[in-house]
This record gives sequence, structure tokens and C-alpha cells, in this order.
Amino acid sequence: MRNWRALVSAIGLSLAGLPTHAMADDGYALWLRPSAQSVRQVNITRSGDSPTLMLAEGELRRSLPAGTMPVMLATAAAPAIAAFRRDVEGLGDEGYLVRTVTLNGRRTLLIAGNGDRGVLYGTFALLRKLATGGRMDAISLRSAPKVKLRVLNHWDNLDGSIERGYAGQSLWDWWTLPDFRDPRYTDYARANASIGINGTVLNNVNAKADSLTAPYIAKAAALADVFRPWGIKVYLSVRFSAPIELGGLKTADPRNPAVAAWWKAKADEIYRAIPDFGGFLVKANSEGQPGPRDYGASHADGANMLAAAVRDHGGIVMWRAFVYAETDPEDRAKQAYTEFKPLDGTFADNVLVQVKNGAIDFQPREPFHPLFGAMPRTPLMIEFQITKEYLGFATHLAYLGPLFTETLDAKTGWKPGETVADVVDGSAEHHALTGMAGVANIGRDRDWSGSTFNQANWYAFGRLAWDPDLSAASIARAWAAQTFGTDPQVIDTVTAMMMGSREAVVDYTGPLGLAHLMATSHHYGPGPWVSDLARPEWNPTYYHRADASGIGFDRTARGSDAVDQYAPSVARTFAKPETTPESMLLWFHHLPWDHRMASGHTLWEELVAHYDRGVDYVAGMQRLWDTLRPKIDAERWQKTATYLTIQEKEARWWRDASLAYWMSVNHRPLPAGVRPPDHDLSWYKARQFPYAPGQAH
Ligand code: BDP
Repeated sequence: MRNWRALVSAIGLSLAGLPTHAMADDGYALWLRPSAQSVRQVNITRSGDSPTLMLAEGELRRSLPAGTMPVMLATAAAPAIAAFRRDVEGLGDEGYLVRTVTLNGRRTLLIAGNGDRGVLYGTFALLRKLATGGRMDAISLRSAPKVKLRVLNHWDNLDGSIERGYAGQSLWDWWTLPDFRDPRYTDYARANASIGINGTVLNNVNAKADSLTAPYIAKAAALADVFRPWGIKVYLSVRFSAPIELGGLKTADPRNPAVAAWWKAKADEIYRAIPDFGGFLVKANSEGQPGPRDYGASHADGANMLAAAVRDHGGIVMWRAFVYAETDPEDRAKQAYTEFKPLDGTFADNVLVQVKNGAIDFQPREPFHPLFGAMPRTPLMIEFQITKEYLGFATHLAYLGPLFTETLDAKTGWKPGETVADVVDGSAEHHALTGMAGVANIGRDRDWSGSTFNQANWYAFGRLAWDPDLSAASIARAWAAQTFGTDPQVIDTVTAMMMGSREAVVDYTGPLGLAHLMATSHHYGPGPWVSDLARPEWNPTYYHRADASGIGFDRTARGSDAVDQYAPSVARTFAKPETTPESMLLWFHHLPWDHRMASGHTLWEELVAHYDRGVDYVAGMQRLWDTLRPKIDAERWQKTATYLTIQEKEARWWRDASLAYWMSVNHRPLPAGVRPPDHDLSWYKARQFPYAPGQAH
């Protein structure tokens, strides 16, 4: 008996009378909460004994409510479900069908797929449906993923630190692997499977060659063994110069046969240890990483050489388009397009080019990357950042669903109606190889993501990778129900808080299309004044270009002409301030402080109003969260409440520091009635945070 129970009964309290919200909940269970009255005696039949089918059965036993009708888990080949084979056709390897049918004269809940993974995904879809209020007798689900590779990118280092990680150390304990397989690896795989994620890149894109040595291959293989039954493949980030560092070669030139042979042998070695190894992720010629350009070879030369090394094993290469060089005076927002667009059609068919959602770098808001739709002969994999490097780390509540869907729903303009999602899911050009990558926000914190609400971003990424056409609001509602239960007040309130939360971060950090205003290196807090960094495009002043007369980056034909990289109809929209959405105004235009906005306010007044709106939104979230205190368990409620207090403080800091700086540049007073910054600019400039988490090293 646990001590507190003894204590409670000793003082004569009945446990049954204690409200459940008073119980501690550390968030470890994520959105996978067993139903209160689950029973283990459900009648479940399986069409086979594969580990994956057994896991599906385990999930049902853990969570199905009492009184459930008999359940049949079956792959399409099972004779018992011959009559339904047709319904399963067309669902691919991973799709599922969940329906009540009559089998041998009994009403049975059938969970079917062409393969085991489809059955597992169908199981999780059923449990999700039930946890979000669906009724067992009305269940009818049929779905197949629209995107083939649904992959987390861990920026985890071999020493256990995580670049841009805000939820503790890396989950992977490289030191005790491969011998010790932490049970948490299984829980990680299970959580991912429950939202359809089917791949994980284990190590940082700023990769060490050591990941490719025999001991580390063995460690990766141990993780792959744990993940396999959950349908998750392992991938590795590779350092392009590994043939020099590990192989003793004099060059890593992709056109050199000895280099290609080294990679081929390395790939063979990996596949001996991990027969279903997914392939390589590569950051090359970007932010100091080595790459084919060092030898005058192209990104396609590099990607295709690696693709050849894994091809016979069924592997793929994800080659990142996140490139820009300090030696290139071109607008940073243009450089990836300039480099990659001419390579369209030259990549091997097992290469995906991985493109960040926007052209700079995961800012709170960016217009969609101009490469989407512009490389029709190349599968483009979209890369989102789930970890909130630029959106308040783990402490700020910022639901990223609206950021993800805003990009996915954007019209590329290259074909009538074509969206970024159409490009990503392959429907635009009928690419079979498709993918979505999310930079993970997962660490060893007990609640995995540093806060309960950050779990929603992991969840939303998985759900959208499966179906990029889902709405951010429907995902938020489902997550809220799975995470906090089906009380409508809780779901409505939590969803309301979440839906405007990302916009609030935009408002208090960089409204109206401003971007890259954060402090240097750790990226914690404001630094719009920074102008002394070695690389021009690392300075916030490079991006906002504010002076006494105006603010914003002119990307029209009069400026860098970045607009010209978009399809003509989109370029026309962005070419004029009048037609550019105000949310992206200063991304594309340099405008006078007195520029008249749609509201009738001047640009300066509008900017100030946005900062205030952002801070107010956080205060509003605090009030809403307070109303849920009686309905949420104490531990998760309190941590969230405390984090909202931190967020409110930091939102005000961002606002005040930014306004103090803009005023020092434009020499304008604040509009009447607006609260002045708490301190003068020098106070904000003097803030130092040498030990902020998640730094690159
Ligand atoms: C930036 C991060 C940096 C990453 C880089 C990347 O600040 O740590 O290495 O992106 O994506 O956002 O390669």
C-alpha cells in the first residue's frame, strides 16, 4: 500500500470521495491514457502472431472499455476476412479499415489492413476515436497516410545534449547502448506509432562522423530493434566528410570512385546491422558543414552518390536545401532556391530534397518556401521545427498546428489550386516518394516535451504528416480530449487557448512580417539591435532594416527581388504592399513608419498595437486556464499556470525591449495611452544568458 493511501484512510477519508483532478499527473502518458474502466477480458482474435499484431492487441487490452464486442485484428490475406478484402484494397501498406461486421454470425469489430502496420494504426485510430467521444457502435474508419515518410529529426548529440532541445537531455543514452535498452525507448516508439510517425533520424544534422563507426552502428541497431515492431525505421544524419575522417581518404569529392566505394561499403555495413535501415539525412555546405560544393561538385552529385550507396537496400537520402553562405551577397531568403532550382530533374529517384517551411529559418511566421512547386521533377520533403527555438522554447504556450497548416494550405500559384500540401504529399506531380520531417521537441524530461502543451505540437506534426489536409483546430480538439478527457468545457477552453497562441508569439516577438529579431546564438529573448556579428545575415538588423524613415526588407524588384522566385500570380501579390497580406508586409517591403494600414492606423501605431495584443493574449490564456483549475489534475495544471506566468513576463520583455529599440531608431513617441517600456534600451541590451538551454556546440 502506498503511504498516502494509508494516511488518507487513517484520517478517515474515503478515497472514492477524492476528486480525480487532485491526483498527480506528471504527463508521462502523453495523449495515451487508458480508459478508466478498461478491461483485459475483451474477446480479441488475431490473424497472426507477428510482434506488431501482438502490440495492437496489447493496446486494445489496455484501453478498450468494458462491454466491447469481439474484436478481430486481421491482415487482408487472412482467410477469415476474405469477404472484406476488397474494402482493404487501395489502402497501401499502412492504411486501415475499422468497422463492425458480421463474422461467423457474430457482430465483430474488424480492424484490418494490408499489413500489420495498418492494423496497428487502425487500432490507435479506434482508440483515438473512442477517447475523443466516438461511440463504439457507430465506428467506421478508413484511412491511408497521404505522406510516405513521416519522420522526426532529432538534433541529438552523442554526448547527450540536444541542439535546440528544451526538454532535457537526449532520450538516447548512447553510453549504455546497445546493451541497455531503456524501456522508455518502447514508450517513445509507441507514442509515435499512435500518431502515425514511421521514421526517426537519431542524430543531429550537424553530424559527427563517429555515428558511422561500428560501435555507434551497433547502438543505432539496438534502437532499431526496439522501434521495428512499432513500424518505425531508423535513419542517420551523416557528415559528408566522413570518408576523410573515418576512412583516411584525402577527399570527400562525390565524383571520386574511392569516395563512392567508401560510402557503399559503409552502407553495406549499416544494412548488415539494420536490415530495414531507412537511409541518410544530410546537411551539406550549410553553416560550416562540409559538402560537395567544397569540391566544385553540385548538391545533386553529393546526394546521388549517397543514394547509390543505399539504393540496393531500398534506402533513401533526404538532402537538405537549407543552404546559405556568408560569401554570397544575395538575400539569404533567395539562396536555397538559387542553388537548388536549377538541379530539378537531376536527383536520383531515391532522393528527397528536404526544404524548411520558409526560406529563412523556422521563424514564428514565414511565407512558404519558394521551392515548393518550383521543382516539379523532384520530391520535396517539408521540414517543420516542432521544438520551439524561435517561439519561446519549452516555456511558452504556442500551438504550432496553425503554423504548419498555414504553410501546407498556401497556394503555390504554379498550377491552379495547387497547395504546398499537394507538393508535399506527391499528388501535384504523382511522386511516389513523399515525406514530412519535424525537428523533435522530445527529451528526457518526465513529460517528454518540456510542457504538457508542447506535447500537442509533437501530436499535431504526426497527425498532419499522415493527413496534411486536417485542420489545426480539429487536431487541437482531439489532442485536448485525449490529453485531458472529454469534458466539453475543458476541450473548448484548451482549444481556444491553443488556436491563437502562435499568433500571440508572432505579435510579441515580430509582428507584420518581421523576422529573425532574437538574441544571438542561444536565440533566447529579443535582440533586434544586434548588428556586429561576423556574418551579415546573422544580424537582426540585416532582416528588419529599420532606420529613421522606415522598416522592413524590400524583396520586390526594387530590392532583392525575392518575390520573383514565386509563381507569377503569387509574385504579383507580394510585389505590392497593398496586395501583400499584412501579416507578411515587412517581410517583402520596406515602408515608412507613417505608411497607412488597412485599419487607418500608421504602420508604427499598428506595430505597437500588435505587441500589446500579443502580451494581452497571454494574460487571456492565464484567465482561461484559471477557469480549468477544478477540472485538471493539480500537477499539470500548476506547471502550466507557472509557465504561463513566465510567458507573460517574457512576452512583456520582448515587447518592451523591441519598442525601446524601435523608438531609438525612429525617434517617435508611443501612441497616446500606450504603456512605456519598463526599462531603457541599455538595460535590455545588457541582458546576458550564457547558460540558456539548447545551444549549438
Ligand atoms: C537553425 C538552428 C541551428 C541548426 C540549423 C539547421 O539555429 O542550430 O543547425 O537551423 O537547421 O535554426 O541546420
